[in-house]
Amino acid sequence: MISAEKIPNNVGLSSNKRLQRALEHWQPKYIQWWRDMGPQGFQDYHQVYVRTAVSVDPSGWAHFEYVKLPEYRWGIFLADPVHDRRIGFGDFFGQPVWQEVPGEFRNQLRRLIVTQGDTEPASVEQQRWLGQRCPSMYDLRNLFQVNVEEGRHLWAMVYLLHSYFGRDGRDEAEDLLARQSGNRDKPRILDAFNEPIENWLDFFMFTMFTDRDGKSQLLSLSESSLDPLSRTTRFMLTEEAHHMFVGETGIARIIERTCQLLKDAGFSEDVRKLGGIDIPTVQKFINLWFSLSLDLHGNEISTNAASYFGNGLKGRAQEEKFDDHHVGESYYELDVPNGNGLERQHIPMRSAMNEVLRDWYVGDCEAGVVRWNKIFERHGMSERLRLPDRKFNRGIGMFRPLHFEPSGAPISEAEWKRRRGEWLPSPADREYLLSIMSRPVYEPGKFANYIAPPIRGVNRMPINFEYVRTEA
Ligand code: BYC
Repeated sequence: MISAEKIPNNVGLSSNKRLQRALEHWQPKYIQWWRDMGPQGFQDYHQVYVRTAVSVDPSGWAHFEYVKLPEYRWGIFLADPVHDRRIGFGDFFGQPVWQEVPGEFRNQLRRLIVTQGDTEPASVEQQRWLGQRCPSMYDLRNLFQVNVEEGRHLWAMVYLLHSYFGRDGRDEAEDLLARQSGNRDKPRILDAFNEPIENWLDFFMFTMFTDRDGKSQLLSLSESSLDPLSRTTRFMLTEEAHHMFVGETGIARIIERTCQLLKDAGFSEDVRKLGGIDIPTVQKFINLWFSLSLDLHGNEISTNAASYFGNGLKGRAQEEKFDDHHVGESYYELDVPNGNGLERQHIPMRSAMNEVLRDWYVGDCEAGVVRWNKIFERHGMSERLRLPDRKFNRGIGMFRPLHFEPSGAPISEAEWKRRRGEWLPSPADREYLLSIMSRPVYEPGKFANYIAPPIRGVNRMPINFEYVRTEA
């Protein structure tokens, strides 16, 4: 049943009996999970024009074909090895990288891989109803592309668990299919992956901001001394880039359409009356998903992060850009709450590694917002979107018990409760979005009124291509 034909791979699956046996046990459960928790209503009678990775070279991971979603060929790929790769940071700097898991770091590595792995099926679960509300066939196809690739990322982590963690790894791989996003008894590990994604504004913000956390975490894991983890995550990054493209251009197309609607109405109308999405609502969803995704980087001061770095398990994004890879004696300047304000403290750099990665992440997000604002400029409009301050609406870390406006100004709990609806999506906002998305658009080349068409189609196909075919 398990074959290289069904599971494209570059890990020698056909000669690896142990991995074959483990996968033979796991794969049917995965398919069952995909049917139960994957895209609802698109499992049996639809063929989707998706990309399947069949090898790691550029031509191989851009192989397009129509497939039924449960028959997608989820593969296992590692980026090509780097000759004589050496550990790039931490206490073992300069030593050869590891091809096996060192016993003393087994638990930490397993925890990192399980946390990463848990997010992948979680996102598929979160997005499983969106096909029923899609703004176009082009977007529907992109949603499914993202979903199958998140499924493949789960396979990537399961490959590592099966290959390097024995019995424990096999148990963890089963648990990855047992936890469920938003489930009260067995939720997903990280908070943002238990949030509902019920409309397409949520989806585009998620792929813009939360997948970008995926990028920062994968960049830091791709520095790992455990070479198979490094190579696996390096290949995942190529797919992650497409997910962020979907998010960023999705929001850009909503902004574009909103500007057009406003222009047509002489800038005098409430965009909602015209069936569009108003800028304050877009801003609220930025505030929500950016703050949730900041939380995904963990506590500002973290002994876990220090030990991941010291042990060479998880580095910084683009570690080669830093001069000091040992980071034994440097400090990070952090504004820490101290009763009645913030106090600048010097934190040992290793303990501040989550914050270092968060800095990288905020910069990457900012660049995206600048690109969105260019759309307003082009339309001669003065509106601008912005990222909220990183203290705003935090659920993890030292700002969690405190309250701040999006500007970063501190406020009381009473004021927070009174005004949070100004800054975060309210039930009325969500109701409005569902009302304009209640009728899905399945006709090729047609787009919902609240979103502009993309500039080009997928894989040089026209925009009105039949990206999802329905079987008679
Ligand atoms: N929610 O020392 P700390 C992606 C817990 S996204 C709930 O700061 P650490 C994707 C933490 O577990 C990328 N709990 O934690 C995107 C710990 O618990 P215990 C996913 C949280 O370990 C879109 C405690 O707080 N990849 O790929 O330094 C679609 C102390 O925390 C949260 C990874 O995350 C939270 N947000 O840092 C699909 C990479 N944050 O031990 C996919 C692997 C912290 O006290 N994971 N806690 O019970 C890691 O590198 C780290 O585990 C974290 C947390 C950065 C997440």
